[in-house]
Amino acid sequence: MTKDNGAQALEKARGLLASADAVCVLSGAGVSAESGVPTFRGEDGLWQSHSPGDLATPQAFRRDSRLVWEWYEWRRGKIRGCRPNPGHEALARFALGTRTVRIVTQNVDGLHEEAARRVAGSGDPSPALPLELHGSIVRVRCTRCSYKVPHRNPISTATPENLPSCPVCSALLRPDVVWFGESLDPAVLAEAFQAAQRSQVCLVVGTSALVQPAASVPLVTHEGGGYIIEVNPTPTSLSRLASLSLRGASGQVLPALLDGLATAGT
Ligand code: BJW
Ligand code: ZN
Repeated sequence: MTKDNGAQALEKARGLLASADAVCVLSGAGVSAESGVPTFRGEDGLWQSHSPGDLATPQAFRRDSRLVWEWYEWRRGKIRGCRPNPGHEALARFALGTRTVRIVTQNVDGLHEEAARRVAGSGDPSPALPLELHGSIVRVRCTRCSYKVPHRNPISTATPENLPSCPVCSALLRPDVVWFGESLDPAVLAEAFQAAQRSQVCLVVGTSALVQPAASVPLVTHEGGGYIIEVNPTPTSLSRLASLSLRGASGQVLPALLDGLATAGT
């Protein structure tokens, strides 16, 4: 298949999706960029001004929990002010349609879930709820026991003594996200790979596809004979495997790609 661009590529991609019964979506930070959530890599990415080794590893949290909490509080504050964009909403409408669609996200911002609830209205949002590979920034969990709860409100990070502690065992709480060197939830990862395996298309949106094991999800679809369709303004490490690369912002490309597709398998 050609890697041509523009209207022709969009139509080809719609054709592939229209004939698929099952579709897996792998999303990354780029899908939330138009909502105002910063990405990690690239010109304005978080890793330009912050070192992942200082902020996104268990060693960093052990070394300076206050600094790590402070950075997460800054991000949580930013995310509280962000709403789903037309890209999240188009994905949610697509997942609530007739196809089997599984949204697998590396994002921790909760915006896919918010879009699912908003689009479903009084209906059932569950087909559009994402598998969150890297956890959620709006949840906290205990560093010692199994305590885990949603937590959106501001947390004081002024001194180490102020940091939140577990109501069950008094140990320090942490953001419920997956840091470098930590394992992903095995059940969540297994479900993501299963979804990729049974899909005829994997739609890869707004990710540099550099972080493992998330970046292997589309490979499973590809190895099973399925297609990869990429939506990203710039080429990525996956582009060479993609049947079609749609070069643009997901907030514009996804509604054009997904809205009004014929029912599954036609
Ligand atoms: C737009 C756009 C618009 C812009 N529209 N698009 C095998 C080989 C090598 C290394 C490893 C390996 N297996 C494991 C590792 C180690 C490591 C890893 O992958 N390292 C690589 C970086 C080299 N992985 C891990 O440690 C993972 N754990 C693990 O595997 O456990 C077992 C194990 C441990 C140790 C050794 C071996 C095995 C855990 C990874 C956890 C990642 N955590 C983070 C932070 C999460 C919490 C938080 O948010 O604070 O997750 S890092 C960060 O990267 C975050 C993201 O989810 C993740 C992916 O980033 P993403 O989404 O791709 O964002 P960007 O910024 O990179 O890309 C944005 C894209 O959007 C760009 O392409 C833009 O062009 C595009 N874009 N605007 C559409 N409008
Ligand atoms: Zn505890």
